[in-house]
Amino acid sequence: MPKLEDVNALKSMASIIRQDIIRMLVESKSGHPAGSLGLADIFTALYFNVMRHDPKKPHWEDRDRLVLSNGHVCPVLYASLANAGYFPKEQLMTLRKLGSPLQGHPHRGALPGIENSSGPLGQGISMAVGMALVGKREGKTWRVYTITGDGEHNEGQVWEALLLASKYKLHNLVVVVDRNSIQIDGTTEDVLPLEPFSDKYRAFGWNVIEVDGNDMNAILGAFRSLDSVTDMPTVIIADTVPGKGVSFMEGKYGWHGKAPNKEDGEKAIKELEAES
Ligand SMILES: Cc1ncc(C[n+]2csc(CCOP(=O)(O)OP(=O)(O)O)c2C)c(N)n1
Repeated sequence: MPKLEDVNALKSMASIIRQDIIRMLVESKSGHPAGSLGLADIFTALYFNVMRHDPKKPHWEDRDRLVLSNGHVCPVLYASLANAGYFPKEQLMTLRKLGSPLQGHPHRGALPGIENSSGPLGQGISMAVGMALVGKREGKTWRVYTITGDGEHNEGQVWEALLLASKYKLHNLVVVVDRNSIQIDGTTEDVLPLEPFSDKYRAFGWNVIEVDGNDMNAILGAFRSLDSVTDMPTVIIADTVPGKGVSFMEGKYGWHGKAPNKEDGEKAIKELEAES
């Protein structure tokens, strides 16, 4: 698909995606705003600049794959796919409604562009390792990008998958960690400390990139640096602000899984429009 090359165009798209997220959650009266909003810049960079994909051919064999492991942030995935042209934008407003393909956690096969079902935390990197192993063994040039939460790293399965990816030197695998430092019921460092986080990945044999996950130029730079990596998997530890763009949500774990009401939603949209 044609890429958005201009950084300002990418920033505008990220704002549109954030506004869509707010409207979807107000309509559904449930869902997860903090992580979804914080990840909007990374999803925009991936779907509108970095990834090789074609919304008209969602099963194209040579596409890059995006595996969403922290499935609860699917509003940002749905809004990105709709804006990229995988399905009509009107469908976004059916989020979490009975019978809708846009369930509260993604369902592979329900919508074009969804590569995996998720919701139970900890499984996505394992799925991505399997895909990347096939791609590497068959000499394919596509990459697998996996989005995970930092709190999700409380799951032991994550670390098993990291070991395997390192063993097979999966250079075609990129894990993006949403290092927003919150999880469902507190800060990550209060609930189960992860630091020194990047050292742990390095010790597991990974190429580590740390980036401001809300700075479009920095995000693009991180993804572009991947071409020189040929013999190890990469993690991009993305420092993001949960609730990014909405002042009363920013940095607050209370918005991990609480939908804005109509009034909150209107305030949020005003702020996002003013910034775009
Ligand atoms: C196996 C499993 N255990 C518990 C949950 C419930 N749960 C959903 S989101 C979440 C917190 C995850 O934290 P993080 O990955 O940091 O997400 P963020 O708060 O940044 O959105 C939990 C415990 C789940 N979905 N799966």
